[in-house]
Amino acid sequence: MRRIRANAIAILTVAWILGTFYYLWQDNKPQTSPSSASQPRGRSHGQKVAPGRLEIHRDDRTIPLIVTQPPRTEQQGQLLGTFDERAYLAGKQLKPGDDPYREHAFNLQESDRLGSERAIRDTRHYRCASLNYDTDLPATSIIITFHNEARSTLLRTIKSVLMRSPPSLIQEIILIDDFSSDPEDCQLLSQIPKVHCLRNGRREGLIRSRVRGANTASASILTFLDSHCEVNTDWLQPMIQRVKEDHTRVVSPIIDVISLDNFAYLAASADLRGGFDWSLHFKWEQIPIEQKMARSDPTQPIRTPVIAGGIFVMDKSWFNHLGQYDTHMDIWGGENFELSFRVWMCGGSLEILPCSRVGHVFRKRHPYDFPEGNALTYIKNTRRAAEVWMDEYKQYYYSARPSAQGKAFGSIADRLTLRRKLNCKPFRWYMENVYPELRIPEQEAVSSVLKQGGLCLETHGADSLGLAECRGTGANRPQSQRWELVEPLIRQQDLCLAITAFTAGSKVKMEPCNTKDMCVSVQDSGQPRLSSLCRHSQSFETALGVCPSISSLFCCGRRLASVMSA
Ligand code: UD2
Ligand code: MN
Repeated sequence: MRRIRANAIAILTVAWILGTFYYLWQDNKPQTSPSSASQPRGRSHGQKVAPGRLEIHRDDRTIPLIVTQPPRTEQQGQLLGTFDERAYLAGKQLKPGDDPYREHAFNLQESDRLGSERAIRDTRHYRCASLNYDTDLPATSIIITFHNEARSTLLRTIKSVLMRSPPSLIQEIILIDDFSSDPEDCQLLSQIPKVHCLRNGRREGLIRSRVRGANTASASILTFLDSHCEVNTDWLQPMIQRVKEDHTRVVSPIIDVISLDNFAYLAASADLRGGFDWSLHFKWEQIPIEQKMARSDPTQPIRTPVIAGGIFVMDKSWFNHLGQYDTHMDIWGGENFELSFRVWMCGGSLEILPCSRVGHVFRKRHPYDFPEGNALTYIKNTRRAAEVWMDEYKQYYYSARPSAQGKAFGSIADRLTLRRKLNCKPFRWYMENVYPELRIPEQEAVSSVLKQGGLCLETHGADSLGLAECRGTGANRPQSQRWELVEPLIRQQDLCLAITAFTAGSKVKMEPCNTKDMCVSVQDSGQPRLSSLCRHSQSFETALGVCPSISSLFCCGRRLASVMSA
């Protein structure tokens, strides 16, 4: 009996020990199953919000073994040089009774309370810790632009970089003070070793500020960060390694979430990539299922159609070769699409590296003003991206964002020249090869007659066509004279207009509809073409660009009919 009891106790003890180890191991292991927390949706014009489906590990309890430690105090002196951190932080503080969210759209009181450094959870997949990187990785210039950033968040960004990067990889940290109200922030922070600060003489916006930073960078690799980040363990090596192996790669970390309320550092899902809708609103989306199934190794890079925009690493000569940024974009927004389209279409690639993690405070509103208003600025910037890069697909942008039509966006001549010079692929290539998951919106069919002079185009039997007297109106119109324009098709029931050959005067006939090659468009010279050939030519755009309404169908119809009767 005693033996049985002793055995039972021994078994229970072993089970308890194993259970404890398993619990700790589980806690260390990033969860792979999606949680159900939904993605917060933010501001209407494309404002980025926290990546969805947060994986919060065990009430965010900290376990010493897996936490990124702050540096020991003797290191701090070396890190900060003559910089007087206490005086800097004390120089600007929340006054009692002030709303802690007012100035920065996050809880400033919490940020200040945290101090300039803290331990954060190592949120990588556990396998990342055993990866090795080249010992001769090139150094990088870190570029951080800011406009009226809170002192505590900006300092934490800088210190986290200095604390959690191999010193040999940090050539310098270039701050660009985008005309913040207080010039002292810039001066004081310049006292930190490796930190340089440039102050703009007027508000430029983040795009021109980053270009200014990049132009003064002395390292061969550029690393861009927002001014309210905290980088995590070994964040830099995976990114520099990928860029070193292939300088045309542009790489981003997984962007973890720093809570705007309590500044908790939360792991973002590792199953997300960057996407967008036709209004050019950025969103985090699930990796397509086939890609997910094919990913046997969770440390592998994730191809992404677009990047969020704020945190990425790029080879400096590649950045310059590709035309830096479109510096006619103002303040905030749209530059991430422009850069992403350009990188993919002009010979590079974009990826998110799961073994690199950087936390970012995602906010629900802009804490700063837009001199031209934020809606107009977003429209200007995204219109520029759409006009330069999206070819005929820009029509879907305008349908999704009708308010963009007619709004000023400046000259794009230089960017079009750049696109030509770089010999970039068409947007259709991007749609087919990089982002086939982006659905083309169903077109609303517009029904009308197609006229030439006083006569109407009509079908005779199954597939022959001719001009005849127009009969009936509206619902009384005979089916044979009723046409639907479903861009890029001109359809009657299941058949569409097509042509027999690519020469002027070739016969127009009816064929089964096929968006790839069916619709007819006519060049100004009168040369008829199948739409697949015309898609990227001016003629196709002109034909459909001026034909969205019933009256302009008339113009298409006349041209078609004239081809037919030639
Ligand atoms: C996201 C990006 C951001 C940028 C933006 C689209 C992330 C984590 N952030 O918005 O980098 O790509 O989408 O444009 O992907 N700033 C200036 N001057 C200004 C306005 C802003 O220097 O006139 C600074 C600002 O202090 C911050 C950075 O630019 O450091 C990005 O601005 P944000 O944090 O308001 O943008 P965010 O994170 O909403
Ligand atoms: Mn930001």
